Amino acid sequence: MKLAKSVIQCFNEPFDADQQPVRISTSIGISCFPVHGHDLHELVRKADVAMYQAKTLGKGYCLYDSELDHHSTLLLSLSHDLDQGIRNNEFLLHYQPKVDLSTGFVSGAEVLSRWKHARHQSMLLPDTFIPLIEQNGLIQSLTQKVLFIVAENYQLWTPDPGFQIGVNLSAIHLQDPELPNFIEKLLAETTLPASALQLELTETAILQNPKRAKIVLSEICNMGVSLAIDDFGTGYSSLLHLKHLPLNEIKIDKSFVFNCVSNNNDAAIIKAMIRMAHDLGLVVTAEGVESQDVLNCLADMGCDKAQGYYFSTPLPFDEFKHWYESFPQHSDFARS
Ligand code: G
Ligand code: G
Ligand code: MN
Repeated sequence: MKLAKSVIQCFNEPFDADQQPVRISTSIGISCFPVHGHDLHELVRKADVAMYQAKTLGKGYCLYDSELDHHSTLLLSLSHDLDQGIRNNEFLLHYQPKVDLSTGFVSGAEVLSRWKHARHQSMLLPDTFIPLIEQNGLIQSLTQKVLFIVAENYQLWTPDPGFQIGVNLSAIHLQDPELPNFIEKLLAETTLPASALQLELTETAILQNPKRAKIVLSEICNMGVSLAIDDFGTGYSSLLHLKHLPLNEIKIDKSFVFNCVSNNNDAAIIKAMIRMAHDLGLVVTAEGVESQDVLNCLADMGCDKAQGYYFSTPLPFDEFKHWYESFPQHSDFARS
């Protein structure tokens, strides 16, 4: 471990390559003879598993652990199945409603991908498969599929005017000039109105390359599609960084929302976010609303919309449609 730390230390300083200062990051995986293996091949393979874990966790170095190995074998086997999974429509969408706190109406829904893998009993969740899809260069295919299903489902029901469906994007999309073209074509060829589509991006994704992000987001915004910042508050940025972008909404991360009734700091942060967002003309949604108390607290603070298990977990489309149609469209949840 000491050795690993000092190797990492050596690479902390930039060095000269062809008179250019170069900085590289280091990840080290460690396996030990004889506990982790008796031959070179076995020891290197296990060090490799540990190295990937170090990379994923951004930890610098990591000691081999057999639990990780089980996990990485699973991920490797899933990686092989991704392409076919997308082509065979094994990826499904679950819809989670958003409620407008001033009218009490359901004003939209977020779609969340699930993978109904042919060989796995339980539905696989995005935290497992989205990083794999990104690493394998397949995120564009998945997002196109998701947008296509959203448009297809839209034909099967008639939500109220103004209803918006939120689709999550990955950082990679902001470097992808094909995305605006795909969306333009989708809107032209289906009945999905641009105003019914909202795209969600994290602050971190935008700040990776703000110039490039501005170009792609402006093109999308000009089509009439709405843009939201997801997990707001977790990305170490401020709204001031984002004010030059064509954004419509922020979604306050659930970590601030869970305890906003009992934790004064969380409540103060939410209040400040709402005030600043409103000053910039942005709509505010709170995520992770699980109780009536939290909902009341958010309504008192002037939050515009709420999403969370209190209303509903993410549901398959048919169940969501039924939920939407039977939701009391009155002012039980309204602020006044
Ligand atoms: O659905 P939860 O149900 O577990 O979603 C976890 C995370 O996965 C969320 O942060 C969400 O933004 C992300 N996610 C869900 N579906 C998609 C998707 O279709 N594309 C991308 N890029 N992210 C998604
Ligand atoms: O990062 P993003 O906002 O896209 O993630 C949405 C995630 O939050 C999904 O994993 C979804 O299942 C989860 N989620 C939605 N509502 C709630 C809630 O009320 N409580 C908790 N704990 N998670 C929620
Ligand atoms: Mn989201």
